[in-house]
Amino acid sequence: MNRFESAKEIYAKHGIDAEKALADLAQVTVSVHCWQGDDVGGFDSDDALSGGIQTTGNYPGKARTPDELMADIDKAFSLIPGKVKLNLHASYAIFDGNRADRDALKPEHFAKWVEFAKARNIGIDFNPTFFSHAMVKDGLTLSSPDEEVRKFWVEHGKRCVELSDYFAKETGYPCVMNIWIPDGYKDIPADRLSPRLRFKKSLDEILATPYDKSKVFITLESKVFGIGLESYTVGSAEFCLSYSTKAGIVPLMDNGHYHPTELVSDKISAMLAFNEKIALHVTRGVRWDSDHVVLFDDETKEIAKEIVRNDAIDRVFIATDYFDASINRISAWVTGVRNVQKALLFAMLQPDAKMKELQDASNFTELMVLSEEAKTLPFGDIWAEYLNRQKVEPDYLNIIKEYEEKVLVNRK
Ligand code: RNT
Ligand code: ZN
Repeated sequence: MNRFESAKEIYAKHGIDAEKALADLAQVTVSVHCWQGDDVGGFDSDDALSGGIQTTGNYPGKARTPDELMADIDKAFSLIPGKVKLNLHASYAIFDGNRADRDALKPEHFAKWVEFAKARNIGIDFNPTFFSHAMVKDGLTLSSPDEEVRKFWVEHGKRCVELSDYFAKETGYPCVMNIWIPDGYKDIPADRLSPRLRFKKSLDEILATPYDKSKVFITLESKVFGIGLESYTVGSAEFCLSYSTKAGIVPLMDNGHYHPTELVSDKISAMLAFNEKIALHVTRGVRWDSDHVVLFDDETKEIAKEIVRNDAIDRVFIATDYFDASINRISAWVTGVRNVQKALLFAMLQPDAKMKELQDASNFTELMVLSEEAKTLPFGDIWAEYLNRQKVEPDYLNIIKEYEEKVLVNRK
């Protein structure tokens, strides 16, 4: 008997169907962020990364052009099992001499990405880019008191809704469009309400753009603070959650966007109780929203468990969001996305029914013993079988090293 068959038997003894887990995981789509490949640089301007987010490190091989980024994404996708989507930012517009500012973006500026997605039969998710641009004034965009600035960003949001509609139509896959603004203050503001009311008004204006609600899902991402914006965040958790509920859009939780003792894994069930759909940015914050590569760690597993055991795979849009410039960027992509998938598989291989029963019987002694036992079941053999069936190399490091030597080191 091979290792998978024997592992499957061990799981079966716990009433867990490993074949079903493999089949279920193969149906889950993870939206892979394009911005790991070039340190959130984008192609629409030379403006430095702003908005209170930061990449650190200068590992060689950063993608400098759309062709390089596409080649790197292809390399990463070839090493990632299962279903993926491509998560783009507006700053990744491809102009080919036909420049447009963010308030005037059109489908033609993303035609190459659509071609890329179609050729790979994948969907596109999208993000307006409210940072790294000269119209970010005093750290503010949609909440700016300067009407010209606020309007510019409202127009950007509207263009992005139209583009999301175009992506959904062209690819045939739904498009998740996520709104996140960096707006905030470094020091204590005198008026916390007005910026939030302006943000609210701006969102209302953006959402008034017609779009196909069955194909485009607009999400709103909150945040606790950004670098240089420590004292006040316009789009706080309470603001974004309240707005999403009221406007009927989808709330998005990034697990780097809370105080360090708050856990998104614990928030998921609360959100599921009130929202048909929710969205996640899976990341790893080290002491702050540092956007380290996602690991197969306790919180990632706990997040996955909350999706799986609440039967919410079809209700949660799962996207990755991290950017590490200190290691090989393709390895960062593959490692992080595989870890999200591993965590989901791990969650699908838990004795959930039995554990729920023990909780309801208030049998916390047995619950602890069983859940500890489940941690050391032969999970690795099931994951190896998944990679095998998906026809992706388990040993991706050597393939990436070869790509680094042949391609990445030549990018000076
Ligand atoms: C920033 C947010 C946001 C960005 C991306 C690039 O703190 O997490 O999602 O990381 O839009
Ligand atoms: Zn995020």
